[in-house]
Amino acid sequence: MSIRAHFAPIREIPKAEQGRHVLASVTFTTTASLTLTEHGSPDLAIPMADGPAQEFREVWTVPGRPRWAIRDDLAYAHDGQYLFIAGLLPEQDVYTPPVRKLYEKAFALVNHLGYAHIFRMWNFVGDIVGANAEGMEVYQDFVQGRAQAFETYKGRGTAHMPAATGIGTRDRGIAFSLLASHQDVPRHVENLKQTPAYHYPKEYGPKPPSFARATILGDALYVSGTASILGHATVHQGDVESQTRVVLDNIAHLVSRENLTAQGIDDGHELKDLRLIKVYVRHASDIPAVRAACEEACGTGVEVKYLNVAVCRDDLLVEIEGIVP
Ligand code: 3EB
Repeated sequence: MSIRAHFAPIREIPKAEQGRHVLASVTFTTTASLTLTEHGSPDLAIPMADGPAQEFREVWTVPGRPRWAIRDDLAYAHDGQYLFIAGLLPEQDVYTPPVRKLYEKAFALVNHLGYAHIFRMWNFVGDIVGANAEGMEVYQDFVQGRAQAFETYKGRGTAHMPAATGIGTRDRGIAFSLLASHQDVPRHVENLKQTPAYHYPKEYGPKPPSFARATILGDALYVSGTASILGHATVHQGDVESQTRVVLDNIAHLVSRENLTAQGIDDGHELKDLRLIKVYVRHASDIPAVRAACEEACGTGVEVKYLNVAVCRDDLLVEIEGIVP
């Protein structure tokens, strides 16, 4: 009995199975908003769908009855064991200071409400490979603000950085959601084939990204957004099929017994164990090829959502995330 997610159509009010409650939801749609639904739970809407056929909602449910609130640019929900926070930042000339401020506000709320462990974050960055008003790449501008906020959250260490997704949207401005636990202690996991993101060299930007490759909480393993990166370098530039295979290989290795036992975790999984898979594809015309590769690797019995958005490096054509429940 812990936190779970499912995909649902956006036309229905988020609902939970018998004996469970809706904590919050994230709607992949055409415009951004942060609201409470008519039943009271927070909903973060992100402009990531190119039309009605791509729209869906990710609904998070919990065993306890949640309390919900929204104020200014943050909304949150918590049931005593799990906390969801979402934030929305409109377009800015420069993102570092306002991102730092918004993320610090979220971390202060995490601490104030008594949820010690952030275990998953999603960062939705509009115009992600575009330039800010000073010519800096929007993603690097965002990463710097987030890194400054993380430095104030439990000190400068990397041990508390959770699994995350950093991904483009179809608009401007930045949004995020995070999940934290009160009692369950997460284990953050790296992929021995990839440089830890928080150790990326300075050639990519003034601050490295603040996230782990995966986080284990309870029985579930949360796989971060994963791209065609080996070490810290993009591989197979311009070749979407090869990039997709590297992404799937990266995830397969990340969740494998070999990678987990090397980090002291007595467990092991396969790609076919993944659920709640989201595939972010840079070019719409690449979706059929990416879909074919994903179906071959993950099987056709699992629902996979495809979204047409930019990834955080100009040369990355695909990013994939999922959860092993
Ligand atoms: C990468 O591995 C690809 O900045 O939060 C993946 C997951 C990526 C999370 C983030 C970025 C982020 O560097 C991009």
